Amino acid sequence: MVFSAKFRIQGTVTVGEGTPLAALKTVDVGANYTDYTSQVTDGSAATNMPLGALDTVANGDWVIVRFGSANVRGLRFDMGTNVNANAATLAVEFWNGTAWTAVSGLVDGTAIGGATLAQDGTVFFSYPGSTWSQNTVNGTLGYHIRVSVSALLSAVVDVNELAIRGRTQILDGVSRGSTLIFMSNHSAEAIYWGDENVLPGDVAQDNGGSLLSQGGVVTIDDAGTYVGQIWADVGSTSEATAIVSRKQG
Ligand SMILES: [Ca+2]
Ligand SMILES: [Ca+2]
Repeated sequence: MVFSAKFRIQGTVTVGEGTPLAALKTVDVGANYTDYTSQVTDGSAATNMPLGALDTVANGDWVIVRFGSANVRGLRFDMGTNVNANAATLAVEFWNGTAWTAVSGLVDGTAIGGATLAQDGTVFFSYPGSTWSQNTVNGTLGYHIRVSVSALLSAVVDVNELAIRGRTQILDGVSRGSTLIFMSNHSAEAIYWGDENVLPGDVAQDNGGSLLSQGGVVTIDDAGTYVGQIWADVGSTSEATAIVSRKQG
């Protein structure tokens, strides 16, 4: 076998990690927000956002999380010692330009036996796409989700840290006919290709849509025109690291 093609390593890309720009809690229908951003992004278990006795939206309680872009499809909750034990489900809504709208595909990895925020885990949802609009909350414009609960939580519930599970642009300027090689050491990850507006449907994959979970080769067919950006979504509970190479010439 002769392997003569030249591949240029594009670098190591970490897919899907980051911290939110803000975490705000209200207990009075949004009239006032308490800012817990530093407490949930400082990497310290000694500081937290208290969600004890958080009540429903109807009773005026929710949490707003702000992001710098719409490339988000999940939020990782690192819970503290005190977790929720009350039966309650978590809701996540995004701003569609007019109203808070429930995300689709919600999977609450923090739930145990019908009690949300009962353990460390990721709240995962389908990418809202271009319908996700920026709005102003507490005086600042951004991409926000509203996180709320269906029933009163336990009296003491602490969230130590919040982290983004999102999508990451891996490559730009990719043309048809390109061949790309991916390697990843996160074998348990379910990373897949796909951006509703960017990636054409005719990208060939060699392992069924979880390319970065194992590594593999992608050849983008040359039937069409310029492809441009390629993104990867994180599809599980933690980030993945990918080494991306592109064939030259
Ligand atoms: Ca903290
Ligand atoms: Ca924890």
